[in-house]
Amino acid sequence: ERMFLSYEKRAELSTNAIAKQLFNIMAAKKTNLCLSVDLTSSTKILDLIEKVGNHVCLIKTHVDIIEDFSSGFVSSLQHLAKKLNFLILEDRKYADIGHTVSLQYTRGLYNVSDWADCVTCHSLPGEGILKALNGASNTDKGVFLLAEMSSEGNLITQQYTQETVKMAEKYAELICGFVCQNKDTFKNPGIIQLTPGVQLESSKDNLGQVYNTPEKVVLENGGDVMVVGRGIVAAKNSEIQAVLYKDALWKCYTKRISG
Ligand code: BMP
Repeated sequence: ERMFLSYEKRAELSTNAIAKQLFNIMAAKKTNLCLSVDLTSSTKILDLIEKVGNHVCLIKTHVDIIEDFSSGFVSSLQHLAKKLNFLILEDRKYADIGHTVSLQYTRGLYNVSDWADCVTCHSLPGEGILKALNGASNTDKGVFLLAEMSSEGNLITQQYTQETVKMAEKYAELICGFVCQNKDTFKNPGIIQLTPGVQLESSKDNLGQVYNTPEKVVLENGGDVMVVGRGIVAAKNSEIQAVLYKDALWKCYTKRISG
């Protein structure tokens, strides 16, 4: 079972280059924490990453919420990614027909395919969306496909989840993982379970988000990379809080692989 294999071992089993890199970064830095930098000012984002980048394996962005987005922001982000050894995930959640998605991915203000190591994407429109993302870039890229969501009342059914996992099978070189909540959602150990909805302080927000603890997410639900946003971003001292999450999540992982 993938749950009990080390990240090093799983890197060897990955068919996607970004998944392989991410597993190796986690093993090297001893962190399975992904920080979701959901802030609207580019300087604030870069300042935060400067402080916590050492403690994370992945930085997740929503670039369409940044009020002063520029190509300078992208270069600074890439510079930090190199310096502090993390990958970049643009959480764009593409959800349109393939043709439109290929334009959204490679053109426009954000030019996501230029700088993001990986992106998120819904399976809702069908396979064309994966074909579009697959053909769009010459460099190593990964896609995290949304198989489940953390929010209450979401319309994803078990059948939808299973068919999403099936859709991914044909795209072994493109898919780096699933955004999902459960250990039984998929089996392939070369693929990453990215699980959002993690917080120590609260169990939900007032817009439907549902939170679980590190123990629950890693030990019971099979999360490999855990996404924390407000738990760190909204803290008085983000660096201290990032270390707290990193240590708690890593402890759960080492406990998990030791049986
Ligand atoms: P927070 O920890 O502040 O609730 O942030 C969670 C982040 O993960 C948000 O950026 C959200 O867009 C994302 N996310 C989620 O919360 N649930 C999902 O099912 C999928 C997500 O990408």
